[in-house]
Amino acid sequence: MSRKIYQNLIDGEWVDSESGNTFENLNPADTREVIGTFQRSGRGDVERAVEAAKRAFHRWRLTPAPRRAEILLRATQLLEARKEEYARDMTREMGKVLQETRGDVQEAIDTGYYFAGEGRRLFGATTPSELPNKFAMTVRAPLGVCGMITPWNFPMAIPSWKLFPALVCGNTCVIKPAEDTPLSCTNLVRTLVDAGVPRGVVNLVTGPGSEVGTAITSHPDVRAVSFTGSTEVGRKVGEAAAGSFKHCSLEMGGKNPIIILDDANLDLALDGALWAGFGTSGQRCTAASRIIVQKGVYAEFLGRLVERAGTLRVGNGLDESTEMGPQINRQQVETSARYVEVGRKEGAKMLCGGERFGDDARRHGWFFQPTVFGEVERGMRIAQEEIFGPVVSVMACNDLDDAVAIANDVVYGLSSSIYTRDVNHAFRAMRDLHAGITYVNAPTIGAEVHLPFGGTKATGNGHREGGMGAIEFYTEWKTLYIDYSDRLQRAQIDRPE
Ligand code: UN1
Repeated sequence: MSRKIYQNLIDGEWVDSESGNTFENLNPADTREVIGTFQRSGRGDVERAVEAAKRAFHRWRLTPAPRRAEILLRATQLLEARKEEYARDMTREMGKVLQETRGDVQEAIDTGYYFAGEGRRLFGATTPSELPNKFAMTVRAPLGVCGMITPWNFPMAIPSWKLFPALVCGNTCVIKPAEDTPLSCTNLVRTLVDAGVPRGVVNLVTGPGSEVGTAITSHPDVRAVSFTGSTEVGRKVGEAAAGSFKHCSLEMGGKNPIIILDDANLDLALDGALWAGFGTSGQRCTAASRIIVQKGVYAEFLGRLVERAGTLRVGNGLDESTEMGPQINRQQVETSARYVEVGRKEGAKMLCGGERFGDDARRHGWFFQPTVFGEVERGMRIAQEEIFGPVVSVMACNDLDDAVAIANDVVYGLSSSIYTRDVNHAFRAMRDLHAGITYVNAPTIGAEVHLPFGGTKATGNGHREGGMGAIEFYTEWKTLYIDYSDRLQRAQIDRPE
């Protein structure tokens, strides 16, 4: 089979990296399979992409927003037609099961429809002036060239969260996908090209974060940076962006709790904990890695969770019967294994899993067993640090107040959830859980694209993706005063009756 070579998109042309260097994209379910060869780009490639985006901005910002939106709409319709093909590509490069990669492409489709509609809104405000015969209003202005750095866990959905709103607002883009999953972002960008996005408006540059990412975040002509990834890298992105006063949106780590009270529907809570703990092999920012269970149901819940986790079907995500795929790469599997050791040493009780699968079908992939720790204490590292793997910590609590205190006792605050049938408990949790998202009687994963997505504390820097939050990020306000009095009117000084 001939190996496919994929290129960067710069100024409307598919091109090799300047250096001619490349890297291979491997299937995490079987690393003997090469998905394709991609460009290992560097600073020079980013500079050309930013130049192209800068040139394209002059026309794109003046293209009426409803026209821009029509291109997004066409791209979205093409994504719908290509959904199955792109989901299969994604499972091969990322590992998660087909049902989930179909969901990932669907999330891009939902995002496309939402922001295509925004082309005929992008509302500003009109408001009275304090002076007679004077008019005041606000309009949204695009920022210019926007840089985007995206992760491997939602390799099409997250690029779509950034590209679609940026484009409808009139910005031009340079996007760098994660090195582990460049194909899905390439598929999305190709779709935009097929839908008629003008040259230079979207540019794709693949390669390592240390070179391509750094070149984007430090480039003086990039006016906004949107990053999703680890807290450690996010801090560096924020620092680099601050130097040239870029808009900067950071979506980072999580240590998301599910609280299960004695009065919960336990069957429902169990399904939710399994889905949020082991879906995507625990590799969502929103994954539930802490389950905080009230003492009355703790033993029963833990027993049932361990039983179900132990029977999850783990394998190649292309097999429709598989429930959990591999982790993305060696580093992630090693992190899971390392935290298993940490948890053991800290005195938590490992009740199932804890190792890589070594059988013939799985030893060529990064498969880690669904792992459950019981008797976890809130100060332990496995209760505090993001693992990003199929490792779930179960902790006991006395009552709602205790549960909320434990839930909030981490540096992160992305998602959170409570299972209870008591409306008073539910409302107190909605108020007191210090996180960007709280679910009631549903797990920590499953955000919908038209609502704000993001978190508190070390999870984010105050911005939200999804829905209007993204429009806020990718525009800035222009305030307009129109004086039709034909005389000098001084605000604050002239005070007509
Ligand atoms: C992420 O984990 O980075 O809410 C994104 C969810 C998905 C998005 C997750 N819709 O789990």
